[in-house]
Amino acid sequence: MQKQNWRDALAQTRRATFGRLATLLGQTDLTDEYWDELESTLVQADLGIQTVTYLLGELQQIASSEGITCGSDLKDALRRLLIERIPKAEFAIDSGPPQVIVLVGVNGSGKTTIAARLARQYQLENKKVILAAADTYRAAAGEQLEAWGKRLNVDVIHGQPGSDPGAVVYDAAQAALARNADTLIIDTSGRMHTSHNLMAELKKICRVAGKVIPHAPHLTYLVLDATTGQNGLSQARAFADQIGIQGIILAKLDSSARGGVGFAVTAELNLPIIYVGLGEHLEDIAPFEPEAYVDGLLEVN
Ligand SMILES: Nc1nc2c(ncn2[C@@H]2O[C@H](COP(=O)(O)OP(=O)(O)OP(=O)(O)O)[C@@H](O)[C@H]2O)c(=O)[nH]1
Ligand SMILES: [Mg+2]
Repeated sequence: MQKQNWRDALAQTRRATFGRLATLLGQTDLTDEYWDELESTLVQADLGIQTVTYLLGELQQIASSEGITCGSDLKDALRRLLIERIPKAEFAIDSGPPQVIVLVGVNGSGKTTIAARLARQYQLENKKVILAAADTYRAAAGEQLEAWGKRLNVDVIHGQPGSDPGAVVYDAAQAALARNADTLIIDTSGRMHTSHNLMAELKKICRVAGKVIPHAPHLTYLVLDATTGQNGLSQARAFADQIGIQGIILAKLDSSARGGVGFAVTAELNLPIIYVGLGEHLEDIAPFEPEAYVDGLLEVN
């Protein structure tokens, strides 16, 4: 993705909070009040308390060891520190095809539309994709995925509304094997990360996939709504603790003023962001680029 697109996607976030940073990283003397204000600005930018404490400590040390007295000389250090804190997405998938990807997240975070957008990405890599509509709670959920499947010319395996999502996953995994699919993407229903029963259901979905396809699911991604702010951190922590996730897909970055939360989640939970969602169209997805993201936040040209 172009640098300009990252800047556009992060425009609201930048305006809301990071704008103040521009002043603090300008011609400002490093007084005690300066550090207080920098701290509160970074907290308001949703970077997460742990990260802000770390950043402040490092910046103060750099300022004193390098004799820096002006905010503008801290900008490069802040950029570098932020980029360094973002974990890299590195995982080898040692089995398959089919490779099984499960999308999880709270209600309305963007799972179904991300499933379609991911399917398209894999199609562009010449992969045969199957979609599983394991959201059987709402009748409309299966239909929503069906509609995307038709547009993409991708098979969608679904069950009756109200049926067992585990059964849908079983059928979908069998279909993925029988039809020689490269990738099976499983869309699940939205669930509160605090619901024990619904989290248990998710574990079952994963177990069923693994019974049919060895080592499945190979990747479980949490689809996080970038507009949710710091609640995203508790969501990610709960999904990571309870079902284990390999990465984050940060949806709705384009309509969020709180895009900094991606940073808190990735840095504090050591979970890589794999993709970002940048709109409601099929092409509105892009692989995460740490440097472009940080530059988009800080408005470095
Ligand atoms: N602007 C913007 N809107 C998005 C993005 N991703 C999803 N949406 C919108 O968010 C709304 C919810 O998206 P869904 O994909 O249905 O979310 P979901 O997680 O499947 O929802 P449930 O199945 O109800 O839990 C829809 O109106 C989407 O078009 C994005 O990256 N940017
Ligand atoms: Mg959905």
